Amino acid sequence: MSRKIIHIDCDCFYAAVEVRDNPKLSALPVAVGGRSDRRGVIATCNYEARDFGIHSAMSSSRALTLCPQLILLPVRMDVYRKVSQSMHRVFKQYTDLIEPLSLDEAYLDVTDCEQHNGSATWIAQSIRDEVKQSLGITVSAGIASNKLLAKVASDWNKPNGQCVILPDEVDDFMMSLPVKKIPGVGKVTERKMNGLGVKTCGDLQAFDVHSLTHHFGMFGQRLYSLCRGQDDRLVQATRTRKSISVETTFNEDLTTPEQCVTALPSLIDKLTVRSDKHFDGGALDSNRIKSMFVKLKFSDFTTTTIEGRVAFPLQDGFVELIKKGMTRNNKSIRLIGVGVRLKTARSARSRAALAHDQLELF
Ligand code: DCP
Ligand code: MG
Repeated sequence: MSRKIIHIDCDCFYAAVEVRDNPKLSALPVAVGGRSDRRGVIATCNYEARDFGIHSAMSSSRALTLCPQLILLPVRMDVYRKVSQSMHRVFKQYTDLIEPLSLDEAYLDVTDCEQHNGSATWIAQSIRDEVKQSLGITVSAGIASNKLLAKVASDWNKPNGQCVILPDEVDDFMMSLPVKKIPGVGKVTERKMNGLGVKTCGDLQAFDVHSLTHHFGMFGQRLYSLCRGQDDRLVQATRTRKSISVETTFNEDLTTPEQCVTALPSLIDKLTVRSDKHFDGGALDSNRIKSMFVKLKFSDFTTTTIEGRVAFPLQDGFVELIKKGMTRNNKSIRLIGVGVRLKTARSARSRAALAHDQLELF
């Protein structure tokens, strides 16, 4: 099945945070970096400063020569780190599958995300709106079926833009894409490619794996896929998932525990499908889950979550929790969510080790 990947990249990140915190600077050329009298370099600069030819890694003294009115500010790493954390909180409202590449850049796998009817384009738009509104900085996004394409796409309408590459547009898109846009193709490789008459990914597609490895060593094999827009790397979340849950809003509110019980099998089916995917087919058993919970949303829109010890079959456990939850409000029920909290790899391992020790003892 085709995946939906979003690559997010903040626009002139450090400089954007500085301008946000001092709006008088907006529309002026602003850079963040080390002082010119201390042989400092530019970390980044806003787009106004880029018009003067200033860019990251340029010496600050050269930047000031190019633009004497440049406002050069010191790096405030703590602030950027906090903004980055807040941005991740926005991402987490949509998916747990987040792979940060740096403070201002991340891949999100939203294949299983249900918001906005699962439209990755609208999810990206909504993330960008929310970041802008709550954090006061703009981010750009690329939306595509793999990491490579999403990353290339996020650069396409920068700043403050987004670009979608649909699966059936990939071939055309890659044909005309300049090779320097491939992540990993730096100035040296680009020059070498130009020497071979290669300017676009389409040109590169004429080479077979052998000649690509001959010219570009180990990278050759990967280039063969990349220039065709193929990339099967997974989005690798740094933190392991803590829970799996699903929920349903009913067309008509439920009023009795019996009605809620009738709604359970399809919810449990959905939960099982989701956990199958997560555990690659592994069962939802006591080795994997440490507790279970039910979320109820009542007709007055209040929500309650009831958590309990794991009981099998899961259906029985959820029924108990629903009954408990229904005593908390006498209103009818709009939505039921069911979920399980997962054991961390560490706690699962230490239990296994414990079991092993006991085996040896007996
Ligand atoms: N950075 C740095 N030194 C570099 C490049 C970047 O310290 N040589 C820091 C400052 C940037 C941040 O990393 O704000 C993110 O890097 P990006 O390459 O994403 O650049 P920007 O976000 O600044 O600009 P853009 O709008 O091009 O993404
Ligand atoms: Mg950036």
